[in-house]
Amino acid sequence: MSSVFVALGSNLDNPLAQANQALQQLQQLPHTHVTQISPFYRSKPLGPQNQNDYLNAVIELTTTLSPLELLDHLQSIEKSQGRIRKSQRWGARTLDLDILLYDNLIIDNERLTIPHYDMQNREFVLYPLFDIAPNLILPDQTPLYDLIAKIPLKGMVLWENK
Ligand code: A4P
Ligand code: MG
Repeated sequence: MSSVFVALGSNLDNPLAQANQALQQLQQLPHTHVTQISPFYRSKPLGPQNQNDYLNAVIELTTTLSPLELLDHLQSIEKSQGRIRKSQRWGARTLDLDILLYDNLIIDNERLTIPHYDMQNREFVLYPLFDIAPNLILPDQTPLYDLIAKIPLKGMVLWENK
């Protein structure tokens, strides 16, 4: 069994419903268990500012799927929830599921970069990850705690159910 952390982001079409539906779908993946779910946060958009706030969370899975098999499943969940890939980078989306970490693997190929290329700069990744894995050490031996200490919350708050 491998331990995997997945980042969830949504800022379109009722993000709370998108997140809950995605969790249900993750719970139904073959050879996979959802072991932890972080609190849901409301974060300011990174990138173009003329888009809604995001709901962000991090989920821990244990799985025997390979990294690429898991990516295929995550992309089909995104697709099933109406994700349309647009040319604009960092634009609005119904659902984004990114693999942050897969055990201590370091992967860099056409389809996958693990650890996620920008996780160390993103408050909406680091804080929810810290909530469920406070003692985590990244594959390059950096403690998650050291990264958190450098990144402010930038206005991020818990997602209120309203
Ligand atoms: N890919 C490579 N590595 C991975 C990985 N570790 N996990 C490839 C998942 N996919 C990975 O992804 C493009 C390609 O990345 C995939 O085909 C896969 O093979 P995508 O989901 O189509 O595109 P994207 O997510 O829009 O790309 P990009 O540029 O990586 O977006 P970002 O950087 O993830 O930014 N602001 C807030 N507050 N919260 C957010 O969640 N998200 C974004 C998206 C922008 N601003 C945000 C947020
Ligand atoms: Mg993505």
